[in-house]
Amino acid sequence: MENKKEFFLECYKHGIIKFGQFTLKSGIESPFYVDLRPLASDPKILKNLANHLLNMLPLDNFDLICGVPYAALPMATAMSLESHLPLIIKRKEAKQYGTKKLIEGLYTKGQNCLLVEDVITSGKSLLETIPEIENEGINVSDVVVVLDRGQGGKELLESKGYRVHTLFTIQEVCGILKEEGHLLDDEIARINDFLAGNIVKFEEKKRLSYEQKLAISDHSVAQKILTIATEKKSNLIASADVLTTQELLDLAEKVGPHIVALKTHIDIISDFDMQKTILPLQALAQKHNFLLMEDRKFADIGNTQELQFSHGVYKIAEWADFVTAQVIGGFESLDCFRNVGVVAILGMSSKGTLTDAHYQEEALKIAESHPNVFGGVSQKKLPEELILFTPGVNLESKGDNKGQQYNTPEHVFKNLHTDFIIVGRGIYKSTDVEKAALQYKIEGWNAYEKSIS
Ligand code: BMP
Repeated sequence: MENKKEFFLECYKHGIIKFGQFTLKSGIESPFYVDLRPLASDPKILKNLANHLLNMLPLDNFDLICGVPYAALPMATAMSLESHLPLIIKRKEAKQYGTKKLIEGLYTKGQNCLLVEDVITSGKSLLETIPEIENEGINVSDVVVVLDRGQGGKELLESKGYRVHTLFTIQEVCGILKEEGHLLDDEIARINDFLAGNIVKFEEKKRLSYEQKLAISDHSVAQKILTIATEKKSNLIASADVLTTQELLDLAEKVGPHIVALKTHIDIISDFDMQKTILPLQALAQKHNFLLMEDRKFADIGNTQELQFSHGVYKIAEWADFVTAQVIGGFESLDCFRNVGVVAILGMSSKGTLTDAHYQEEALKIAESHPNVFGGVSQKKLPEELILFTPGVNLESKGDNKGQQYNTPEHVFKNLHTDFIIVGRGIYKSTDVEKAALQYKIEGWNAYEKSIS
């Protein structure tokens, strides 16, 4: 079983906790919102969750297990299957006919029941549920909870003599999300303020629009791509990870009208030829008004990169409008990319990437200060002077079996303030490539407009 932090990050991908401004049932404005129900739809996560919860306490003392309806029902069921503790079901309301039972299942008076709850807030709902179980002659001493919202519920139950075992606290998950760059200091400060019982003020910093970015951009490629975005009402970059010149040109022709740039991995084209591949590609780029982005991810010393950039078979310097480069070789390694724009690889979308918070901080210093760099590839927010390119975008899939991890356009524009989405298989693997490109273009543009409104 993965450790708690890794497990939480897996759960987080299912959108179980959102940050922003939410009006709770009580009318109070909260800076975060928790909903663990989506976890029940992922069998692997549900099984792991059951085991994490079961591992929190010795089980010898329990004869039964019961989830507080409804969110904890699948959790208690999974825990029952993993531990062989028999499940009983607590109804929300007693049946109006027949047995009028409130508790369903097989049990006898005097048995000890482990209670399962998804989220504990004030603790009031647990204090209503527990007596209903106890009234049936079943003992309740312990409650396992997936997430403690840190609003006094645990303490209230403990003051009544119940033991509460929580898998995660809100403070703990905020710490994890900060470490991973998903939460900024001011968001954490707001959450702490809220948890201290204060009324929080929401002054969300607005992201910059393309026009505003254009006004502050001095790199010519940044200006070009931002201009194309506003002209075509598109923030879509199609990743052309295809293997032949014919496929590349077919794709470029079909997606051309909908994209701001076509991203290539030119070294995977088996029949590459400057005349037959690049000249027609450039003609299509001109016809449909898009840029050519070569995703070479240079990662060497400056001298070698210079050779790789200008020489060899591909002669990238002759045709690419902009390239991607790692910054692992240091500031000066990027000097060779004159006349093109550089998008620095700051963080990667794949599982287990080594681009952790420290790496990204250091990489960002280079990206922000190097005149050839106008943007970054990242899964985190970037300073607004840089243009953020986000790959790992797919409307239908959460990932592949090779470590790729996907988000939706809505997520990346709202939460990361992405400027351009990069979509590969979501488009080129589609049965109708043009329709798919149009769909991503519309979804991306709507998500962008929502994020600036
Ligand atoms: P797809 O949407 O099919 O997963 O393709 C994503 C594309 O973006 C690939 O070409 C990949 O090389 C690139 N990419 C990525 O997926 N994650 C990163 O962090 C950086 C990338 O350049």
